Amino acid sequence: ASAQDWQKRSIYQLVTDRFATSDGTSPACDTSKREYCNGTWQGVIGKLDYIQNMGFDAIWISPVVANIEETTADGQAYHGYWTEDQNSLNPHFGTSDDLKLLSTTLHERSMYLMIDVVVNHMAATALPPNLNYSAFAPANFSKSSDFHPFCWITDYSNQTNVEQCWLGDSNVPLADVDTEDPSIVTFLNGWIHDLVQVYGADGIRIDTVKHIRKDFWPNFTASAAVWSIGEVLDGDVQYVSQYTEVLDAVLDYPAFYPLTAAFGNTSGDLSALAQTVQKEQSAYRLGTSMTGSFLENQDNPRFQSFQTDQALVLNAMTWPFVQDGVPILYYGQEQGYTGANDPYNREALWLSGYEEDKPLVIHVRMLNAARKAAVASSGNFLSTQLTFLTTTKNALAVSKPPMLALLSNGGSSSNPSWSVPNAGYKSGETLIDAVSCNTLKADKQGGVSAQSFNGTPKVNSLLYRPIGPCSHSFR
Ligand code: ABC
Ligand code: CA
Repeated sequence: ASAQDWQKRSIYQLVTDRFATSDGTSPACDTSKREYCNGTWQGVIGKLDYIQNMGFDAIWISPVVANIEETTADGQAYHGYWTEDQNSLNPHFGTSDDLKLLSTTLHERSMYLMIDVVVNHMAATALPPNLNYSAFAPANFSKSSDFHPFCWITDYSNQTNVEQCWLGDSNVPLADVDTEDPSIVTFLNGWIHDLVQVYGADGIRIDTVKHIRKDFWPNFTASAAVWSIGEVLDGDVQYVSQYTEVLDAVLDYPAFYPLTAAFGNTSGDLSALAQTVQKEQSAYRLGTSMTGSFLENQDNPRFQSFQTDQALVLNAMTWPFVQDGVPILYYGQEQGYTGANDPYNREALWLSGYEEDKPLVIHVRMLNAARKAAVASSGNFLSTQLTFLTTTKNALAVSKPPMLALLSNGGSSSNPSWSVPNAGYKSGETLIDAVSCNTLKADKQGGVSAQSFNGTPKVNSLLYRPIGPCSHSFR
């Protein structure tokens, strides 16, 4: 699928080992142990209703290839990022037929599959000279000269150091693949082409993008021939913008930091989020439409590990669904999970009971519905970059016609109000607050004045034109 296809969608990110088990049972899963907990691709298939009922039409699954089997001092490879054999699947998650069935089942539901891929490194359990390169497969990776000489990444301001030294630690060194070697480049391009074809992937999430030279990526993504979104883990807009020249999209890390800071505290600064987004809009090759926006992921503490005021949570969760890029929700956020840093932010979802009537699940369903309504109601929604009509430390009015999102970080004990004179609506036009389902009228000049109380879901009054009954259901 292309960038245009993906821009209409929203993505549910899951860690396969932690999302659902094959037989639907709920084994104990102690995140602190960093061990496999038994989630599988069959398990995902069994819970697609749960994902689709929230309005998601794409999933991003954690890496699928065979990883090291050792139990290391950093735990096991349950997350999938510790590749040992690029040409085999991780048997903990199922068989090749299982993964194919996940793909075809998604497609029958008109949903997309995004696979997470790692080509920067392979994982080992010892440093050179004790590193056993012959454990790696295929043979392209079986000798030390297939990797950059060992050195730890020590200087993130030195791009050669970032690209050619190693991630990981002495428990699990991540041997840095020699992506300058033409035969390795040829292998990886063929590998991604085949992986996408064999498993019918509609998109790829690319790991550790900033750790490989930029001119590696155009041929790699052309070989994948589906939408690619890269992980450039950096908060700096200028730095990340360079990668928008060589990829279809980037994870929106530059906005992630001001987003969590803005809503993480009632004294957070919403205007800093706005400024970052405006910088991105002008720095990125195709503006902010080429981002994937998220509030949580597997590498960062969950929002509710540092802020549980539900008004702030609802506001923060709203952002990815009202901005220009593709919304991404990390599994478990909808169940109110509170895990802090890795490994605590990778809780087993089965322990939640997959309840669908919790407030945050309902909020997510509403957000997807509102975005879908906006996509459907205007040919220009996706191609028009958002503007900030009100920008203060504590309030934002985000306009992406026909959608107007009113956000605040006042928290549950505040009654925020917004006055947006030039909201761009027709005189007296009726709008629906998707959060409350209440209607509201634009004033004579098409402006909007609104207030919400006590951090109820009205705090983020998200307005959209009524194009049907106000309904949050999908199926
Ligand atoms: C394991 C344990 C951890 C333990 C760690 C040492 O080892 O589980 O508890 O602390 C996988 C696993 C992890 C595992 C690692 C290492 O492998 O999921 O559990 O940790 O063995 C990707 C994936 C990630 C994955 C890998 C490895 C890469 O999303 O899940 O981890 O395949 C760097 C990379 C980034 C990578 C991340 C983990 O490390 O660039 O691709 N993520 C700075 C640097 C970043 C750096 C980041 C974290 O620190 O610039 O490059 O990310 O180390 C902003 C700045 C940023 C700054 C951040 C922190 O602050 O602008 O530059 O990032 O303001
Ligand atoms: Ca590298």
